[in-house]
Amino acid sequence: MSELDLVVRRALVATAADTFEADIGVKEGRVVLLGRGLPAGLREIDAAGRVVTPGGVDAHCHLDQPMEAPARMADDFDTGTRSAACGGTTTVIPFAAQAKGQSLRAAVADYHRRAEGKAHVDYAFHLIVSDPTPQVLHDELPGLIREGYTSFKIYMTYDDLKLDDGQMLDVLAVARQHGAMAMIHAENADCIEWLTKRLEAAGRTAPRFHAQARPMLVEREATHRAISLAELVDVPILIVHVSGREAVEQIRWARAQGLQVFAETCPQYLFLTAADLGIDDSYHGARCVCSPPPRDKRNQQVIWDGLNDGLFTIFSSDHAPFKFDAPDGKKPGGAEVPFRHIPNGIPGIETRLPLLYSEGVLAGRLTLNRFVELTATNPAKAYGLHPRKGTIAVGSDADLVIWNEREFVLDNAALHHAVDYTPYQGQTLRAWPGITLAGGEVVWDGSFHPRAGRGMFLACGAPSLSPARTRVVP
Ligand code: DUC
Ligand code: ZN
Ligand code: ZN
Repeated sequence: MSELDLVVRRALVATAADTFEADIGVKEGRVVLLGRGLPAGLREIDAAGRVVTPGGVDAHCHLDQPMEAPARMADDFDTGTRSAACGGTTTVIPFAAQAKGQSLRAAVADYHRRAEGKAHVDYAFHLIVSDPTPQVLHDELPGLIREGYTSFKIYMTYDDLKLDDGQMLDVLAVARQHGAMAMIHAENADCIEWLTKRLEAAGRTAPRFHAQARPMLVEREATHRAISLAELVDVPILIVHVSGREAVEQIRWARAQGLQVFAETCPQYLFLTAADLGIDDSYHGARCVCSPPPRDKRNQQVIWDGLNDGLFTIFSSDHAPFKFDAPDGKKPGGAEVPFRHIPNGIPGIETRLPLLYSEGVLAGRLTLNRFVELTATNPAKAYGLHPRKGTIAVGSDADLVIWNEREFVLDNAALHHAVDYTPYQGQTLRAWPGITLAGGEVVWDGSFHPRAGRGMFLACGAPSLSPARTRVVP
């Protein structure tokens, strides 16, 4: 073999299965050798016993997704993937969202235009199916799955996106027939609307009432219904952004029946509570308005337990970037508005891995291997990108994170998204990526090294997750 382009020396390599010391040899963007005492490369990085994990795969993030005016996402594929890279994520999977009345193919074409030439790390697309017409079900969706769009999100809430049960069954049947992964946003829309109207009638419209309009019951009911619909169709599903005990119990129940129900959770359910939406009527809490809303400390522990025992398959950011102090962000038209009108979502693409590494791995709540599985390997498997993505192995892309373990206080000014706040402002972290490599190129080493267009579109294959299993904890 001709000379290696890069050797990362003396790395403590962590995969979902093992941790071992090795040199990592890279050529033409891929890992080509793993072992001790590799020959010199054109470039050398001495990792000197530092932990090296696969680049993160953020399988749930929203970038430049078209919104109803005046809302606008602050991050496009340039700033969003910049932020991802600086936080150790080297593959992102945002959503090509079908508007009602729009063809799914038109939504995909539009989303390609938004991404083209802008991304600093590789990307794939999930679809959002909001209008499952016969044309979409019988022609567009099967064709798109064949072409590498092998996952789609189904919403049970939000007027412009939600499907009714019959539509969900139709879409799930397509997933079954064509081997796609269906991701479900499980909240009961009618319950939310009923509660919202009652809160509004009582003058309770401050951001904190967002959490009261979406109690765990509405998530529990929808989670159970989604599981039942999937059971009827006999198809695996993945419940996204699970927030707490009641939805977790439904998923545990489904697993006990042998149903293939996978689950995702996100940093906001570990590090925020409903109190972050406000304890009085101030508008500050609009920053943390997301759906489902964060719960309480006890529910945070339920989420930690599920991350540890295998209940959760994937840990994503659900990065949904809206500025706080901007008329196209959390203050639509420049005003402090009733919670119903606050764009839902919080930024988190850059902080996802450091938060979980700090409070999971270094705080002794999660093993390093489980961290890798949740943040890289399983998302790559669920969406048909493994083993090219999500692991460190001969033949995989040289997407690597070399970790620095040191304590510091998080400040939004140090982040690289285009959002004017982080919900985690002031949190003490114990680690941050020292170096992020994407396809063997340094994208982050304390400074960001931009190359818009470095990131390429990835066509996804079939999901390859092993059957859903929860470890029995004695
Ligand atoms: N909820 C979603 O379902 N998507 C984006 C952000 C949010 O809060
Ligand atoms: Zn959602
Ligand atoms: Zn989302």
